[in-house]
Amino acid sequence: MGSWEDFYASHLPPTDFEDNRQLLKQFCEHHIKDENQNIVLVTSGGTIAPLEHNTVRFVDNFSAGSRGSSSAEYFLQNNYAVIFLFRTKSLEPFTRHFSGQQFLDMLEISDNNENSNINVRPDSVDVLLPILTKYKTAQESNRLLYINFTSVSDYLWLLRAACEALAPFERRALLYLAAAVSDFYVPQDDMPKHKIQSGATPKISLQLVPKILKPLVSTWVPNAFVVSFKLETDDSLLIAKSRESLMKYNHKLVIANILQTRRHRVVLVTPTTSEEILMTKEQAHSGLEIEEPIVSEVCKRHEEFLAGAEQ
Ligand code: PAZ
Repeated sequence: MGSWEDFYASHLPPTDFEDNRQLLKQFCEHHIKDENQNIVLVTSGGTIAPLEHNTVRFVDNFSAGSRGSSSAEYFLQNNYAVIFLFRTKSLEPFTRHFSGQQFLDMLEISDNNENSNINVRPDSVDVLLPILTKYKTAQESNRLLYINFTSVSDYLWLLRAACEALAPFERRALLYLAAAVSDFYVPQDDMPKHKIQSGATPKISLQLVPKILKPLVSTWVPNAFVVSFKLETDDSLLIAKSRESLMKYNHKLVIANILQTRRHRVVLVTPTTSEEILMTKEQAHSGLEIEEPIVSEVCKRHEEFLAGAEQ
């Protein structure tokens, strides 16, 4: 595996990187003025590893963005300012509640002689109003910033820029790293410029993506409360792998989940404790989302961490 420094040296930043860096900086400079304002970076969705420079084909990582987008809403509810770093076209806070078609079906056109107007159908007001109210409140108080990525290298550039902007918050910054990040990539120099032709048998040599939690925790935001996620498919590995990650990177918490059961079971793992959050079928049917108790517990632990600093 190459070092993280080599990775940045050999991958150009995304084209809109400077604009996004400015947005991150301005958002953080605005919120740091209020010393009671906590801030969270939520990462969400999967990254792609392109196989060609002019990318037609790529290796993708599994994630719909449900965990990240719903968690972002609950962090807003807990009064955090939220940077939502998400995969383009994955689920986003608020709009995640309906597809584009469902949204259009909630509207109707009314014509009078002069104008056409668009109204919300009376039977859709109850659905749309609470979501729209929360969205507008977040926008008007400037507490939600959306930044998007597609490839693993875009993600790593934006993650580092977000950490640079968050560093001055010190312990008030929370990082909630729910994105599913590629473990492998094709180095730029080994990648063909054009689409790989279907007649040829492609020889693809993958390299390991450097483990970015290491510089993130030790150097970029050394005082922040960092929470990572661990996805496994074999339950017998879940806790051991989570502890291994905590030992290696020295962050505060791993939220462990199994692919098939991730909607109703997670385990919050620290070096010495593990606490399960479980949802019953009844709770799930009543519309409760597991991200609500997860975020509430993470906020509680962040508060305890902040209180500890004052003693
Ligand atoms: O986005 P989603 O709700 O479909 O899935 C969430 C998840 C499983 C990607 C997330 O909970 C997670 O575990 N992220 C880290 C994945 C990893 O270990 O790389």
